[in-house]
Amino acid sequence: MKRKSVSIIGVPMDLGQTRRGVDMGPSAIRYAGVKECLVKLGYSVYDEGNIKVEIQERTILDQKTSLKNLTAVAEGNERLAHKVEEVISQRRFPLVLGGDHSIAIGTLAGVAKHSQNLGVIWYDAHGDLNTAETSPSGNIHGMPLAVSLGIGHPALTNIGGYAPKIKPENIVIIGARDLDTGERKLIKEKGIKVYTMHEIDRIGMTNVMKETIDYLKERTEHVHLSLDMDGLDPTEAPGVGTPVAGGISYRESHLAMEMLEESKLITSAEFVEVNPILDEKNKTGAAAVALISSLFGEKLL
Ligand code: 6HN
Ligand code: MN
Ligand code: MN
Ligand code: MN
Repeated sequence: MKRKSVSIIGVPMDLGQTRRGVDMGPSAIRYAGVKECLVKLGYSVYDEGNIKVEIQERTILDQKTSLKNLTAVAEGNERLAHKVEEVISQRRFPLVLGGDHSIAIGTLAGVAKHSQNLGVIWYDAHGDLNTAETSPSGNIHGMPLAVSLGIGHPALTNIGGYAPKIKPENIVIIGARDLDTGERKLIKEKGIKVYTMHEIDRIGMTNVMKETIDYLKERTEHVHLSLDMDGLDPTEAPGVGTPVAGGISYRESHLAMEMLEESKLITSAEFVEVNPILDEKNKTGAAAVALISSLFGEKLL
């Protein structure tokens, strides 16, 4: 990691989907010892606390679009974008803890303020490339990558006061195995690079990461890692709201983080979709912390 100073930002967001409990994700990751691990690795760590997210136990449907909880999701992300921007201005590495994946909208809005040519690694079972028109659920956590490309509801695409945040050719999706029809179309239209589980099986995680690193090194200046814990196999990360069988293994994920650490490419990161209510004794929270440790340079020997 290039920066020796890390800011932890919790985002107790559960309004980008409808399963309760993912708002406790930041607590679960803290409880699993994220700060202690980073301190042990030699970082100065600032826990910035949590971003305020409205408490709203009833889903509110946008009348025109059927998007769920649009206003509260947009407001939380606006606050997150400001915080991330501020942390980078202070030359600290923003480590954002979710919360559902809708928070990537705010994280990217903050990060991209500092980068004209931002790269993004989207580690996920899903593409998160839906819009109100293509979404099977109306859940905004299935939309943040499209939103960051400037595609979607203006209340979301304009967060941070500008759009788009990223270019399609600067994105690499890793671990996809549940893509909706509209998402497949968008991937082809925009030429987004995707390593589905098929490619991971076929060429192995080592080659997937080598190619990803070479690809992004060539064309981007900073790289953000957006890691959805449902990218991992649900046997190893059961505490997620939208599990999909046949995922990336715990060991392959460690290898991926270790290779990213060696590359010195990653300048911001978020770990999302940890839901302690659905978890088994904080297994998923602990897995997130173990992966964060590898990303920040923990070695086995
Ligand atoms: N996530 N593609 C589905 C949807 O509702 O749009 C699932 C999205 C899951 C999103 O896990 O971050
Ligand atoms: Mn809640
Ligand atoms: Mn996701
Ligand atoms: Mn996902």
